[in-house]
Amino acid sequence: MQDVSTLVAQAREGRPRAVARLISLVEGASPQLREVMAALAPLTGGAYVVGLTGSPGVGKSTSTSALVTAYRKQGKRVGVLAVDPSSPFSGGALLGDRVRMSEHASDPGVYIRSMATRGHLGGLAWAAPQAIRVLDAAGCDVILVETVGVGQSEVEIASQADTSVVLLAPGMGDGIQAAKAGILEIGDVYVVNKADRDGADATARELNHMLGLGESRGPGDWRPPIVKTVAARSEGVDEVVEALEKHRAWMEEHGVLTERRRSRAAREVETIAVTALRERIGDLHGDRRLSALAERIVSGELDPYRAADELVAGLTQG
Ligand SMILES: Nc1nc2c(ncn2[C@@H]2O[C@H](COP(=O)(O)OP(=O)(O)OP(=O)(O)O)[C@@H](O)[C@H]2O)c(=O)[nH]1
Ligand SMILES: [Mg+2]
Repeated sequence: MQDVSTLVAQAREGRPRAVARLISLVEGASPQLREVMAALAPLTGGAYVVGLTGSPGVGKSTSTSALVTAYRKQGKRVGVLAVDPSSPFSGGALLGDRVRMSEHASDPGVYIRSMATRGHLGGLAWAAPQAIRVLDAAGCDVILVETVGVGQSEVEIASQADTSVVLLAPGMGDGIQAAKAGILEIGDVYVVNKADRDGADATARELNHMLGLGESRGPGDWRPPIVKTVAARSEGVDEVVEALEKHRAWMEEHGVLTERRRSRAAREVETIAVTALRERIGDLHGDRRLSALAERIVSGELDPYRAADELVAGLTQG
């Protein structure tokens, strides 16, 4: 097995196999995970992370692919992470993405990675940020993270991106779904894709109306733009790039980028710490300390809250 510093050096040089290997190491929670993360830390912070979310089939992968082309024209190195929170297997639903991304497969300036997170330790919250760090350290200027919109996952992904793009398409009852799923709160940029179909204008209008409801924005606040696209023909994609650049500039101007990255890092630490604690508690089943506490609860000597405090204190003291 190659040592971590060699892999990191090779990844910095842009060798795709080294990048892939590093992602596998972090994804598989390998024993070398800590060493990898320590080596990557000083190399991160350069990438702009864009999350794309929306209902199945709305055109996320097609849009991602078109965005890759647009950023490659600017000479930027691009990472793509396709996250499927509903599947425990890489492949499956993501297979189609590989087809849609195939035009970039031989481009050394593009890394594409699929990731299934169901059943993963801590799921999306745990796995995706580590993979993003690898791509960041490998010198990607832009990282596009595609997540299928299933319930909580889009909110999670939004919390991991610098900028969140929410995609909708006409005629899918998307407007109402959007409101239900709470994605109206997470979009920094909204895209109405499949604008070649009837109803795109109505969807954009409805969205605009809903975004305006309950609006209490001040003069310097960000108002999420709505961009209409036909991703399959790359129409409107330059406008999306433009909207992303504007949002990034706005965030930098208002200190929002740093603020978002800080809270992202804080959540990351929290997730790792909770996972570690949970593992230790898991180890406790059948442990003498836990059964002793349980006995004292049953006998009325102790309440469960104080027992839990004692347990946590005992765990964290090692
Ligand atoms: N008419 C039309 N079809 C489109 C457009 N963009 C994408 N499609 C088609 O919509 C289908 C789904 O596109 P994808 O890009 O795979 O959508 P997705 O959101 O990534 O799908 P999942 O990853 O399965 O959730 C494909 O058949 C695309 O060719 C568009 O602008 N217009
Ligand atoms: Mg897709």
